[in-house]
Amino acid sequence: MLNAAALNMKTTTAPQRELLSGDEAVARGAWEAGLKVAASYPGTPATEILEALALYSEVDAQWSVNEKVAFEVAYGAALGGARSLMACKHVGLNVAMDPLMTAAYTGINAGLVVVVADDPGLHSSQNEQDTRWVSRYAKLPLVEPADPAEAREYVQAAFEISEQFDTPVLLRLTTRVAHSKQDVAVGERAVRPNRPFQRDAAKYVMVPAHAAARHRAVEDRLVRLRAFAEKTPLNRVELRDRALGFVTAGVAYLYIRETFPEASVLKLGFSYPFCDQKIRDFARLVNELVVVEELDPFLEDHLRGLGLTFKARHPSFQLGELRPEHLPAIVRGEAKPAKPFPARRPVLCSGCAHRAVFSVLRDLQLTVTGDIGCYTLGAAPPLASVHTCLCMGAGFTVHEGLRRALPGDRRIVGVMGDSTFIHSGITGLINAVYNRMPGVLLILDNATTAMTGAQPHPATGRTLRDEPTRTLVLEDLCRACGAEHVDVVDAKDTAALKQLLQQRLEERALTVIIARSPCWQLVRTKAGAPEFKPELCQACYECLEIDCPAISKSEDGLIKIDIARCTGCNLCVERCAYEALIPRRA
Ligand SMILES: Cc1ncc(C[n+]2csc(CCOP(=O)(O)OP(=O)(O)O)c2C)c(N)n1
Repeated sequence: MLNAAALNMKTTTAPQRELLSGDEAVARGAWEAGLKVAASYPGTPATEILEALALYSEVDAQWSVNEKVAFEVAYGAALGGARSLMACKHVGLNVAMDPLMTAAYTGINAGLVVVVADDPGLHSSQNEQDTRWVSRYAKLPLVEPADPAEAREYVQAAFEISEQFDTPVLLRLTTRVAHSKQDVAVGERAVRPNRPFQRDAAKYVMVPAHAAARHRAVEDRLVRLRAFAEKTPLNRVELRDRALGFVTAGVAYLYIRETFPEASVLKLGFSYPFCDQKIRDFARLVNELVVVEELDPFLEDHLRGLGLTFKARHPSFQLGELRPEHLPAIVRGEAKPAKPFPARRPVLCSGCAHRAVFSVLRDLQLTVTGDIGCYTLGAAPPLASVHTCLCMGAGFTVHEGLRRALPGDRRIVGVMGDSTFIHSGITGLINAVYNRMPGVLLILDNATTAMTGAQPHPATGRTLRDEPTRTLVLEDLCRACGAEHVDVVDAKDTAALKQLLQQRLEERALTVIIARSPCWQLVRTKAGAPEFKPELCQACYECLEIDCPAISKSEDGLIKIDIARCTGCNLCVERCAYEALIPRRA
C-alpha cells in the first residue's frame, strides 16, 4: 500500500545502481524509456509495477477499475502519441483479451507495452495458465526477461519494438522474476516528445472492411517480426561445452546456468515469433539438445514442429513451478520429484470481519457462490462456507445460474468483495435485476483491495497516489442498478446480519446486503484479549470453529489464546455457550 511518505516522488537524477525487484525494474526501465501513461488493476505478482511507477512524477499512473479498462486507457494514450504501459497478472490479461486482440490489428502509434505476470505454482492465483500462448493467439511479439536487470532492459527494448513494428508488445514475467531482487544498473530518463496523433479511420476504426485490411497488416508484420527475431540480441547463443545445449527462456535460464554452468545455451529473450533459423543452427552446434521451460510445452511444441530431435521435460514438469534442483532430473528424462515442502495453510487474519460474516453463513448452512479476494479463505474448514469460486465477478452470476437450476432453493447467496464488485461484479447485479432474478447478494466492504496488499479503489475515494477523488457510494450504486433492497450492516454484528439474512432469504426480492467493516490491516486497532476461565470450559471447541489464528487447542486439552495475535474482536466469545470466554474491558 502506498502512503504519503512513500509518495515523496522520485526525482529525475538517477543513482547508478538500485536494488530492484523485477516489478520495480520494469517500472524503472519504462520510466527511463520515457513512459508517460500507465494503468493497471492490482494482481499478484504484478501489483508492485504500478506502485513503483506511482513514485515517478513524470508518469500519469492509475489503478483502473479492471484490466480491460486499464488496457484501453493505455491504448488510447498510445494512440495519442504517449508511450504507455498496461500491467496485470495472467488472469487479468484474460479480462483485457477483447481489446488486446483487436489492438493487434489497429497498431498503436507510440509504444504500448503490456506487462503480464504469470504465477507458476499458484502462489496467489486461481489457475496456472501460461500466457505465452497469448502472443501466438493474438499474433503479438513477446519478450521474456530472466531477472530484474533484464526486466529493466527488455521493457526499453519492448518500447522500441512496439514503435518499430507498430504493435503492442507483451512482456511476460513470472513470480520469481517479478519478486526477486537484484542490484540493477539504472540510467536516466530519455526525453521523448509525443508522437503526433493522426485520425485514421482505416487503421483505428475496426469495422469489417477496415479490419480485413488490417488483418493483412498483422500477417505482414509477423513475417517482419520473424526476421527481427533472427537478428535481435535478445535471442542469445552462449556457446560453451557443446556436449549439452539448452534452449530456454525466462527464469529457467538462470536455473540452467546455476546447475549446468558449462553447458551451451540458446536463451530466447524475444520468444515469439520464433527465430527458427537460430534455433536450427544452435541445434546443429550441440551434441545433445534439451528444451527447458516452465509450465506448458510452448517452446517444445514449436521445436517439434521444426522437426528437430531433442530431449524435453517429462510431462509431470508442466504442473507447478520449475525449480533449479529439477534440472538434473529433466536432463535424465525422469518425472518430477515429489513436492519438497508442505504448503503453509493460509488463514484470514485475526480481527478480519470476513470471519464474522462466514461464521454466520456457515451457521445458516447457506450455499455460497463466492468470488476472489481474502474472503475466498472462507472456503477452508472449519468455516467451509464458500462453495464456488471461478473468477473475479462470478460470485453474483454463478449465484444466478445456480438459482435458475435450483429454483426451489432459497438458501443460496452470492458473495464478493468491494473491489471485486467494482471490477466486474456490477454487471452480474444488473443482469439479475434485468432478468428478474430474486435473491440475496452480499458485498463484503472492507474499504480496500485487501488480497493484493490494500490498494485503493473508487469506493475508497482515494487514487493510486493517495489523492482524494469522488467516492463511489456502493449503496447508491446498487439502488441505481435496481436492487429492491439495499441493506448496510456492520459486518462484525453477527446477530444483526443473521437476522437480516433470514428475513431477506424469505422474500421474493433482489437484495444487496453490504456488510461493512474496514480491513483490520488498515485500522490495526486492538482491544484486550478475552479472559479464559478454564474451570468453565467444556472442551466443546466451538470457539475454534471460527478458524482464528489467535485461538487454538492447548496442551491440556482445553484452549489457549495467543495474546500477541488476538485483536479482541470477541467473535470467539460469542460462540462460547459456557461463559468460559469473557470479554476483557478496555
Ligand atoms: C482478473 C483478476 N484480476 C486481479 C486478480 C487479483 N485479485 C484477486 S482478488 C482481488 C480483489 C480483492 O479485493 P476485494 O474484492 O475488495 O476483497 P478483499 O481481498 O479486500 O477481501 C484481486 C485484485 C484476480 N484474481 N483476477
